[in-house]
Amino acid sequence: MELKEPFLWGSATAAYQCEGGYREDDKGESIWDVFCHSEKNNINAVTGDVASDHYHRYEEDIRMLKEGGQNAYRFSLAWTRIIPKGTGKISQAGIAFYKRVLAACKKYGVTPLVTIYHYDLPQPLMEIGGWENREVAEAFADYAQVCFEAFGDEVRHWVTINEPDYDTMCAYAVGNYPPNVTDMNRRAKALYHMLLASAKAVSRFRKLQAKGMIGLVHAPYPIATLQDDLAYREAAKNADLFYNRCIADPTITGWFCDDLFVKLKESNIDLSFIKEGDKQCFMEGTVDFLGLNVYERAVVKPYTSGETCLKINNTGKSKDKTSIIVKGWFELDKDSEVKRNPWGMEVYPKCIYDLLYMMKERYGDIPFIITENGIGYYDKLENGQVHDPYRIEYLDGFIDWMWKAKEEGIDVRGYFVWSTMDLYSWINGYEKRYGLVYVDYEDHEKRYPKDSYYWYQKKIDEKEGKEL
Ligand code: BGP
Repeated sequence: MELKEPFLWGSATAAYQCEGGYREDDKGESIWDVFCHSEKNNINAVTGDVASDHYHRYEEDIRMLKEGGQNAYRFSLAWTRIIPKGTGKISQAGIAFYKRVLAACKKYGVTPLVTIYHYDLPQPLMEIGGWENREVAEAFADYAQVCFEAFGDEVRHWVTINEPDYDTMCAYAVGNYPPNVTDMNRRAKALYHMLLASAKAVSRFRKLQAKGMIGLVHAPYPIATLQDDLAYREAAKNADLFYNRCIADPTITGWFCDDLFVKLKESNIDLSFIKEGDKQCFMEGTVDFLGLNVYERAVVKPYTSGETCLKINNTGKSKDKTSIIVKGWFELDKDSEVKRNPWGMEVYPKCIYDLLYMMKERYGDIPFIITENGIGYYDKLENGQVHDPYRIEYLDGFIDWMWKAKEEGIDVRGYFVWSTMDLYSWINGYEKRYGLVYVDYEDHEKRYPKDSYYWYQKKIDEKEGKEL
């Protein structure tokens, strides 16, 4: 990518969270379709069957994005629309849908940033073991190749996989995402295969000599401690391996660091899923840029006792606290000085600056794109307006700190608010809203730009040095 290209100022969505149209055209079932319709979906029991109805209203959503001063849209492709059963027959209707979305981006002068996979594995692949089955990595590479061939003319910014870390943590350690498992051995295997899948997809991209740049989206955490002694420093190092290095090292440098293997062996993680030739595959599949989803810090303390146990607040109620104990590694701490949203998420904007510096010091000059940043709240619609000063305050701080890092020389190429409009929040349902645009879920035709939507437009102008 040319350095001269305009900075990407946009917002983001993901297919399952916004499209709806869940059985439209040839679409097959994903693990989220099945999970949301099952008894296991018992915390905020809603589905993405209709969601924000983006499947029918994408043009309006992209138009509103552009009218709000944004020049880029990050969205994901549903594997089950393009290859309904995960492998085999390709759906022309699915391809045609995303061609229409890309045509709308073109019409409004919006740069698309396309995520190939954002949590929604085709159900038939779960039936053969999901990401624990190595064959799924190859199936993903085949699917990615179909995407490069179908959309390669229109797309210059590709993402293989969204958040392999957070996805597998929820799916195999917290147990709140499908397949609802709590087993660190199974988590390690699924995560490894996901990273391998991403590397294989990048290799296909290179072989096809596809245009543009390809990356992976990671959700790293700047690690903080409330005390500074040997034990706390050790906990911080372990949390860094757990949240950050296990993804960014193989993705950027082509292999995992020795310290990670030491900790995994100490925890009796069975590493027999690593096969001969894999390292080569990782080395050939390193990325052009790293996408960073930045929401908050991880404040950690030394591990004390008890079994590994990870819980996430999915209700927004104070009784459901997020608590994380990783046996022998670290525990989650709490900084009571810092403001939080009802789900317990920290509002600490400087963390984006600290994170960018940490990544730059570790990995050198790789470009970064902030692929998600935002805050969920119970927004209220009153007389056609949504006043969301808390969101403005949060985004304002993060954008200022991100921009400062950029001006100091860190290669940040874009920034995307999560999310373009209100959409389904995994497990949290529809009450936790992130959008710049309010969606009336009773009448999808009604979409109302929030105060933050207008504010974002001004903020972009301010950063671009335009007259206000
Ligand atoms: C990221 C995901 C998004 C989005 C966001 C907010 O991890 O990539 O898909 O949902 O988090 O999370 P939540 O909806 O759980 O609050």
